[in-house]
Amino acid sequence: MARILITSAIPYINGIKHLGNLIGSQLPADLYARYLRGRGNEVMFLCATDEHGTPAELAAAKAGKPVAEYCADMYEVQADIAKRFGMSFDHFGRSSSEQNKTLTQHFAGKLDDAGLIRKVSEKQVYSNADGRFLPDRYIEGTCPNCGYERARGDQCENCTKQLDPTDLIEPRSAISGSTDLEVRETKHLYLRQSAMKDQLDAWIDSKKDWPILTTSIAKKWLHDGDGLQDRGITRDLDWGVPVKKGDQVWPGMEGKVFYVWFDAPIEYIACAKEWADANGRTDADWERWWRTDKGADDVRYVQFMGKDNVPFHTLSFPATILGTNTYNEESGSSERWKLVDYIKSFNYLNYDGGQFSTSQGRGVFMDQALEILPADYWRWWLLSHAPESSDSEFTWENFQQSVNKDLADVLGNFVSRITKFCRSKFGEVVPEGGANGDREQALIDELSKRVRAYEAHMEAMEVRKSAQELRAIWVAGNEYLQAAAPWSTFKEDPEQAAAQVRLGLNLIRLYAVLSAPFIPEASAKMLSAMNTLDTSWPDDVAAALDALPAGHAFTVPDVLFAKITDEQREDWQSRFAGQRD
Ligand code: B3M
Ligand code: ZN
Repeated sequence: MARILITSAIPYINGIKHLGNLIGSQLPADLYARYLRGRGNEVMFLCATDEHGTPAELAAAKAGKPVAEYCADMYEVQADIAKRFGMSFDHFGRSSSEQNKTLTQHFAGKLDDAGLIRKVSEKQVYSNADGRFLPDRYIEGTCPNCGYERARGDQCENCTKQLDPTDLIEPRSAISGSTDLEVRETKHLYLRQSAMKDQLDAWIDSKKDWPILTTSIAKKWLHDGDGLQDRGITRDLDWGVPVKKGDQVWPGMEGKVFYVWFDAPIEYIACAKEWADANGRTDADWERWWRTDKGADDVRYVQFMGKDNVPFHTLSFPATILGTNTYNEESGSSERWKLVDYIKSFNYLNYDGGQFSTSQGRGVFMDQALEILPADYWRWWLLSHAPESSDSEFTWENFQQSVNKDLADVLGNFVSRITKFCRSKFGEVVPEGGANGDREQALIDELSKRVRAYEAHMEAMEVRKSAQELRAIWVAGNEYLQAAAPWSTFKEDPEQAAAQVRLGLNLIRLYAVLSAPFIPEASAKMLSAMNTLDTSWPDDVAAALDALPAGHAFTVPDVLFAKITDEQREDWQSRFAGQRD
């Protein structure tokens, strides 16, 4: 079986994420990880909180806490919510970990040895009103590329161009709004990405199977305008990874930290070491996922992220890895790090005619979602409407319809009808007698085809298509039950009714196994009602529908999915219409 390393973009620490963030990285990554584990592969699924940078500093100040304490508290909050949403991370780490500090400094040192770092004396924006240097994203102004008026100094969220604050037209402080800004002299380290342009270009070109959304963004920043620019990788801040080379402060870099976008992707690696350290494992145990010179050459590495994160993952982070590997090769060192094999990126999910917005508190946030309904309801809607080929939109009507039809009417109703009918006529035990006929064979044939299609979509990470296929698999069972009508058959031919019911009960187990990546809680309930631990994948559907033999005891589960009433929908609609407090 294969070994697959999966990372989800690591969420910023400064607040609870909304459903748009969730479907943009963590949730589809979890779907994929659960599916691959279900097929018997060895999976390492990692995520973490992204804790450095000014957003954390400002959020801590607002909360009236020291930044380290704020991050520790918010880490617990985010870890708890992720768990309640069913995120099956092997480890949920922190970019502020010692492991990440050490690795970030290690990579910077290697890149410096490779001659890929230069010191630049640059002018940086200082806000007199705020009494501090303004980090990139806290300077707002007009984007020189597309004219968007609220572009941030690090990136324009309208056209995704990575920016430097001094590129902005008519800049102002995003903290105070003050335009009393002055430019001061300061020294920073730059990663010479331009020197790696050809290497990056060739690497992107070799990725023939990547989604266009991913490669087009990378190609754009490689070739548009002046092409790939060198990037500042240090900042004048207190909170972050100190700029050191080995144990020594980097000359001229006293009091500075690495840029959050330099250390955040390195946390993907450090997270594996955190996992090892937390679980009494050795370095070899995590290095076999990340070091191609130590066994990771047969690992397939897949990343999940929203489209705004693509430039950092197709260019900046690969530059760190490629630069380090190339230097190691030239210097005779065996140390080689794993590059990503596949990037699955997502468009945006919009909320009811506008955008989800963290800064404006618009939309449904992860904690609020779980206050009103269990995770599976959200997982199903979000995954079956994932913004893959284009942006998609959450509306309460659509959510209600999808939950009521797919989950309650189709899947939930099937489970409830077959188990209750069996209990009333045969007791809570898989009935014996009778045999499959043409109708049953037709169902098995259809399901065999559909299960193969479902596998293909899941392997290709086609999230919506996978959901559609799964729904079709549920529908096929429902239609079979409707046509076979064991409640009528029973009157003339109880043996045949027994065979139909036996097939139906086995379908519940089959559905639990197939649906687990989407709706893990409901799946566990179905398995427990069927009183089985057998979660083996239906490589052979006919055999899988024989797994629960006659005489096997089961119980009738509670209602799996409650319908959303019009009253509830209207109530939530108005409750979430404004900003969150
Ligand atoms: N924290 C941005 C985000 O949450 C950023 C991702 C880092 S991935 C290394 O979308
Ligand atoms: Zn722009």
